Amino acid sequence: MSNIVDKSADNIRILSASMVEKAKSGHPGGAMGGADYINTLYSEFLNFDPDDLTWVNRDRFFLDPGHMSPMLYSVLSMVGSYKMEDLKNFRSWGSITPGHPEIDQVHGIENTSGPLGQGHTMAVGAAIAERALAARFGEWLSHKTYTFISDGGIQEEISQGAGRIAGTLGLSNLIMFYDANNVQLSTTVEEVTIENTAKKYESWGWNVISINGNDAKEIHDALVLANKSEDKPTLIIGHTLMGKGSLGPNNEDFSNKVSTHGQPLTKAGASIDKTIENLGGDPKNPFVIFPEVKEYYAQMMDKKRAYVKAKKAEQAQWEKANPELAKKFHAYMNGDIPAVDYKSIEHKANIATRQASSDVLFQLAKEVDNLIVSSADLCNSDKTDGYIKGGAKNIVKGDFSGKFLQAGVSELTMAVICNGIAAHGGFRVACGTFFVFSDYMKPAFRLAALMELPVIYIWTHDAFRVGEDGPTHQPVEHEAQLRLMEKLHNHSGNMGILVLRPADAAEGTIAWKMAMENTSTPTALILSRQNIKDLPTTKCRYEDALQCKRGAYIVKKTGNNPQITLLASGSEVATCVEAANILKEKNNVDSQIVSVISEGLFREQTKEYQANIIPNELPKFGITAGLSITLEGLVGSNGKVYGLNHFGFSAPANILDEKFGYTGENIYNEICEFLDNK
Ligand SMILES: Cc1ncc(C[n+]2csc(CCOP(=O)(O)OP(=O)(O)O)c2C)c(N)n1
Repeated sequence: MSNIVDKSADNIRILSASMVEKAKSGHPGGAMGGADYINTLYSEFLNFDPDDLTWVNRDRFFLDPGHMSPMLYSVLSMVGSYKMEDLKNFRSWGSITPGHPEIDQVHGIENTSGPLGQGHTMAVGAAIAERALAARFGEWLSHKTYTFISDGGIQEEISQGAGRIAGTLGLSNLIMFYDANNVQLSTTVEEVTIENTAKKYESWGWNVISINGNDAKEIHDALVLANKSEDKPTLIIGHTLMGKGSLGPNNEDFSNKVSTHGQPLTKAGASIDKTIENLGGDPKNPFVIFPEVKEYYAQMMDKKRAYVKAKKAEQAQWEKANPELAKKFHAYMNGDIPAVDYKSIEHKANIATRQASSDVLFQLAKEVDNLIVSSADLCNSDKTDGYIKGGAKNIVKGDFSGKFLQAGVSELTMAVICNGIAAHGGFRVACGTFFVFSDYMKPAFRLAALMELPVIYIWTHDAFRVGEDGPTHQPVEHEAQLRLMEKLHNHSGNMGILVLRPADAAEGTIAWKMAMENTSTPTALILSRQNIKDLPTTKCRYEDALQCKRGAYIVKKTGNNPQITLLASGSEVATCVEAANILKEKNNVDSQIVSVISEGLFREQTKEYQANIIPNELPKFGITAGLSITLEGLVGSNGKVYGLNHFGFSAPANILDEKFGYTGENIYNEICEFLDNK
């Protein structure tokens, strides 16, 4: 390969090592080893518009090992999206170069990365989104999705799900480079695994190419080959040298050392000056793009401009010939959803909220083509199969015109794929499983919250009333955990995630409406397995339930002079109604019953509104099938919460209701005791 290609890679090595050195923290070794690949990819292969990195038809690049951020920022400085000043400010307050990359598509960062394994799985989602768009609008918009994985990502369990799904779907548009440098954070790779990675991916249906990942010609040839794949994703295993080019104080080779993984080279015992000199730079002035590299990249960017121009012309021609489809395409890319008449969605009386969700999905399947729904092998239990019954076809190898993704049993993979679909753009996305298994998805929805991606989670079987399946399947602490995430604000200052636990079918419809309308954060829907009595109404339950938009509202007052506020979410609201009716009947005490579908949203309302719904002067009694702490913040120190503060047990749901005291009669007794002790 030409000298300029190697020189550019050396330039990336110098910049990466210098950034870490200046920041006094970071990961130089991996970045230096991966520099050759990233250089060839960005200069020769990755198609993007250098003047607009958000161009919709760009190839996507998803980094998995976020700790290699210096490598990405360095190559993007050659592309022109970062200045030397940005690299000098690496890891510092207010910089656009945080320690691990945070989604910033304007600057060419497609995804937040850092938790190993998630980046390449998001790439699988992006590749699915691209194929699904091409199936709807044509191959003119096709592009590749590249991803870069390291030993850590290969070892993370999620790679099993990502590899399986990409292979099963035959995602030939997905090209993954594995930076196999045999070094990880605390050990070498061979100390922790004897697996044959090539065979593993081959068995999942991937093409596998093994190369010297520091050899520009081998990288080039592998990428050419990968780009020709017609029905399989490609894994390029690049054997690289950790800390390539680094030297010790006596000019000794300092590559291939665990010590250069996660600290400045000097802290590892290497010499930064000798290293920079060895790579052709000036140790006194390391933050420089060599003039010849600048020139080389300028030429390559011009080639990309020509490519983009041709692609845009092709798009313009297509739009002219297909004006209606073109309108739809732009709506998809804007994230617009067709107007849905939620009010017209019919439910049978007294159904489970998972069934209400299914009824909504049935309708959405008919009216919305840009919503992809997935389930981790539970679609007939979490009732996402309502979407299939409404007409959604499965997405399968060779036919991406469908909009249901059967993810198999892989909750984390599924949720991270959804992040990738959302990050790609073009589709809204939702995924379902049992609420108890949301535990498996936490790393994904934490990143969705951080990235501000509007992924929707459909979590059913929301409490101990799962019944005979027993404590393994009965979520108790889960709502409390999620409500914490409502309190965690994102960088835009909004609730990290909107958590909605509807109390009956009407609230279920409104919850879906709110989820679809929430384009700025993820939304969780927590739904019951068991039937719930519809809440009382004087006019129209749908209209009443619209008040869910304020997080909490008064469902009913049992008289004009309430002496107590009863509050709950989900199925416990109906239990409150029962108890309140007994209280009225037996004691002639009026109460007001409040449904708190989202505490986070409620707390964002005006103080007046909050005081009107949960007045300070009235005693407050909460009931939750989860931990008491779920509602303790709302009832305050003088209030009381009836909660479940232990694991559940295996028995029929109605027996558990009796044993745990979740009956109208028992709650009535608890309320009386609470009022007596006031
Ligand atoms: C899920 C997760 N677990 C642990 C870490 C901490 N960590 C960061 S890098 C790393 C080892 C990475 O080794 P490798 O992927 O080979 O990167 P390289 O040493 O080549 O830079 C670990 C354990 C992490 N970032 N994410």
